[in-house]
Amino acid sequence: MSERAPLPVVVLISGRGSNLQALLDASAADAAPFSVRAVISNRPEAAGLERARRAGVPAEVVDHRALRAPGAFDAALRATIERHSPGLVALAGFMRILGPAFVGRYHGRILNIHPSLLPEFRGLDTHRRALQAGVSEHGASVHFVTEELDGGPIVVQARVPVLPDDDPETLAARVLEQEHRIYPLAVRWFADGRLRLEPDGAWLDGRRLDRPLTVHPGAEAPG
Ligand code: NHR
Ligand code: GAR
Repeated sequence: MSERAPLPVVVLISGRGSNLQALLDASAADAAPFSVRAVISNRPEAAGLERARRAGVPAEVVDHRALRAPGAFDAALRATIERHSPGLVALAGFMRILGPAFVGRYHGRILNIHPSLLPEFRGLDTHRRALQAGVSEHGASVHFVTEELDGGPIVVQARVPVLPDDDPETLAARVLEQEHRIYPLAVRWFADGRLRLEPDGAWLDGRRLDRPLTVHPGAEAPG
């Protein structure tokens, strides 16, 4: 056996943690190329903290409400992350905007899962806005985090149909199921050294991703 050591990953959450669970499950698989070393929440009541503990992963809280001075939250978060020396920071339902100093510190080593087909519907409340806009397809995107909110290079997307009777909850559930497929996929690519951020965009397997890769529901996931 001459397997590489798994890449240490720190996951940032704010709530339920179902995407965290998908990452924990993937990291528990045989020969997984990454290992979730810590889970950090900005909200002490986040249900995802319990998922971490159940998986035997350290669960920590950096409460933004106690860190109101400019930059204080980012600095405390960074110090907490640093103790785990991650090769990748994965935002999974993390709801705080990160400042340029934080993003710069981890440049090329932060991924986010966003519940829309970026560049459409950046920001919050994406499912309600997609329904209001009357789009026929919606989905989720994994992207590198840069200073530009939800604007970093996109790696992979999953598309789902919008159905006539959808409300934000039914649509969110259809999208979430796909999030759980594409996020572990992208993290595995990164951990395997196949995915990286370059000045001109995201690269996979030595090729620049001019458009994001697309995974369709039910289809075999690529790579
Ligand atoms: N930080 C940077 N610099 N760049 C990105 O692309 C980021 C980021 C931090 C979080 C996730 C993002 C999403 O997937 C994300 C991407 C929170 C907000 C927001 O407005 C927007 C987008 C995202 C996360 N948050 C409010 C704020 O003032 C707080 C909302 C709340 O606490 O409930 O930070 O959608
Ligand atoms: C997911 O749909 C994720 O894409 C979205 O919140 C949900 C978190 O669910 N993220 C954002 O909206 C980031 N602003 P989870 O906690 O069960 O993974």
